[in-house]
Amino acid sequence: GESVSFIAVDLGASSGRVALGRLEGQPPQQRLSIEILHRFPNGGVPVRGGLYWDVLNIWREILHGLKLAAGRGEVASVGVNTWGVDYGLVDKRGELLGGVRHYRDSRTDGVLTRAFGLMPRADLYAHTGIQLLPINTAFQLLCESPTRLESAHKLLMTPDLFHFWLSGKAVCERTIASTSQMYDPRSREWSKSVLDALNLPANLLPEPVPAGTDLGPLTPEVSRLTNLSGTQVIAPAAHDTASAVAAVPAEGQDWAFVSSGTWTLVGLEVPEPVLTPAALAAELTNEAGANDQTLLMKNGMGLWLLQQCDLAWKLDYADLYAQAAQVEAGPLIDPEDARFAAPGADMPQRVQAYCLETQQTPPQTPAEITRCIVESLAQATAKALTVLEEVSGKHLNTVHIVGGGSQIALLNQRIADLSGKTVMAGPVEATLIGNLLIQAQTLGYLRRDELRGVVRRSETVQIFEPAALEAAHA
Ligand code: LFR
Repeated sequence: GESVSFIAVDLGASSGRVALGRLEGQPPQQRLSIEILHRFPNGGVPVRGGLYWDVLNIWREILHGLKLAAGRGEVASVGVNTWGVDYGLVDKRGELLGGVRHYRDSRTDGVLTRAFGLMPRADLYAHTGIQLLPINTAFQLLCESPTRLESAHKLLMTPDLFHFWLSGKAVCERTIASTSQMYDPRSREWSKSVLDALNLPANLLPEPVPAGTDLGPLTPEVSRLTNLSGTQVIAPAAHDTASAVAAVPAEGQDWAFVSSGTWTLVGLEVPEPVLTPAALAAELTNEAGANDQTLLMKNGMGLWLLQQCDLAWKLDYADLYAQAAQVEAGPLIDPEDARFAAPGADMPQRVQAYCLETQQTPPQTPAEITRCIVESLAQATAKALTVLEEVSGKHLNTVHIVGGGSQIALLNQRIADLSGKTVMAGPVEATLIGNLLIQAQTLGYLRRDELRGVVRRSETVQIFEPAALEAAHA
């Protein structure tokens, strides 16, 4: 039958993927099939005390993935999504100026004190509506080298940088702009108040454009390098979290989502930002979602803890989770404790030190440490759900978990048990799917109210009922 293809590039902190999506069938019964054509590792590169992303290597891997896609036939469009907050600077001729820093670079340690001296915390929150994390773009810019800023012509957030290299167009897509702490979610423009107070280079910021903006064709050079022709570049919801939420297979109104990867993002889709004192006190974030939605969320630690442990262990994940499920829950850590933020293979020791300092018996084996981490993440997620219910006044029945972490049955089950809500797990590839769906919508193949239906028809979810409820029903 008729079908149309799109390419999604999903860059995560630990890996990148290039996938081909095929939308098939007639509306309103369309389905999306995805095929991951290329996977490659990603991560921070330490240089002289700094931590950087290897954007040139990422670019080479993207070109490689596009070339593989070209071998499969015609492709309507391509879009890129990445983690939030990081950026590159380019000069007047479009040349990249120096490296692209990783948000875990330690130069922002302690920057919040300086920032709050320029604009009080409550005001920063009132203008931007996002959690005040030192990694946010505004605070990274306070630590920028003045020479670099002077030579810069444009600041491009990471997905925008790749869209610039693909299409030649320099824009800032709104969902990624909203992670910067320089964007006002009500006016949907850059916040003049924040830029002025922090003395940030407003002249470097491109106009914010909506998720689903057609940036025109691939440059002739990229076409030649990849053998793709007739392919448009479309800015999807360029923040990975926003793409993932666009692909949550939910129905009705009483659901929350958990985007579970290196980070854990627990949230609700709401029509307008929530900037109340209660939201500030709870440190909730209002980021931009696809289709003008607001994502009211708690941003927190995720599988990063296990990814770093794995640097030391190098074990099979499936075995490890199976063994961890046999261990009794015991000691707990606070996943947000600052000691866990930095990269390093000493993560198991950091977990043990935390337990010792808090008078708990430290976990010893990889299975015990994994159990401790999973339990701690499940508790943090359940707590975030309670806070979201309190702040929004909404009663939630279902929690949709998407992303890599949705494959961890133990984590899903513990979130169900601790929250008392039904967990629906999957799809694992929500970010790629959301990226593809927004492209399809932009080119007129889908209506905005059809996106979630396509995911429900195309993907399966796994259901986890809370243990207490199961007992009550028995
Ligand atoms: C997840 C994510 C989070 C953001 C963090 C840092 O990949 O995009 O939403 O808080 O990375 O940018």
